[in-house]
Amino acid sequence: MSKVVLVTGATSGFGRETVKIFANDGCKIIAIGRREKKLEELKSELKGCDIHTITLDVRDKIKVFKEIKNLPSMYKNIDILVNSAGLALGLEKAPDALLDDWEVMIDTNIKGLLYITKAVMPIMIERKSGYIFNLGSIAGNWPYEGANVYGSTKAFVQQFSLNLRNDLKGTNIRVSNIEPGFSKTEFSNVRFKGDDKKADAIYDGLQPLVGKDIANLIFTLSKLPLHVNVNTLEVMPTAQTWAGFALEKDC
Ligand code: NDP
Ligand code: 8X3
Repeated sequence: MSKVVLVTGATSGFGRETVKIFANDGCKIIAIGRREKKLEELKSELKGCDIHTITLDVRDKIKVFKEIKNLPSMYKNIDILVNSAGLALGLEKAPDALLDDWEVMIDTNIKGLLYITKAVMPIMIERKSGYIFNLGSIAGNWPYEGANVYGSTKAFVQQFSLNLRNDLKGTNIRVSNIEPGFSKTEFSNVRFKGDDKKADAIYDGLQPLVGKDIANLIFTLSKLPLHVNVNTLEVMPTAQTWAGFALEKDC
């Protein structure tokens, strides 16, 4: 039987490519995002595939639970959950960052991911089967200037993923935290609030990861034997390495 795959953040980037790879493998897809038009475009691009779209803001707790509860019967038994919805807003250092931006990141990257996961988990537990992929980030592992709250939300996602593994022992449910580095998606367009020139410029002159790279990894992990669980997977473009520690003299 074909698997049911729920993907948040399906309108762009990693989520969109993940939908495509699983849909083309014959899976039934639940695609979630806020931009209805993008969901419709995806659906027509994947004509002939089973795609159920839901226009949903993952921060809307009540609607999240309602939508999962009211899924059409052929999409009810979710096998794979990919929590890709998320964002960074701004790259200012903490004193200059906007409190409102911090709250949006916390509400989306942490609370939104929790709502979806909490709504989907019982379906997997009942069937003693399932795979949860969370999109963490290298920013959850390594600090860099301006990553303050964004990086902290991803550190939460990493620790939550590991704790889920523990709490779900005995259920056969697998959990992987995928931790990509520098990747060209709409991520920087969103981070720089629509300044597309600035967003494009940061990818100039090097080969970043792209949505397909991460979708391929998720797809590959999903095909591993059921007794194999990859806990965390940190992946960077070859062109990205670490900056090292900074020392400040005479301050
Ligand atoms: P994109 O901006 O291309 O995609 C983000 C997706 O999240 C969009 O589909 C967007 O859809 C959705 N989204 C954002 N806010 C909400 C919300 N409140 N409710 C529902 N959906 C929402 O970025 P990426 O694909 O790169 O990012 C996907 C995930 O990967 C994020 O969690 C990001 O933090 C993480 N990540 C990204 C990296 C990168 O460098 N690109 C590296 C490491 C991790 P819509 O606007 O339609 O709602
Ligand atoms: C996105 C990766 O390094 O731009 O999570 O923060 S990074």
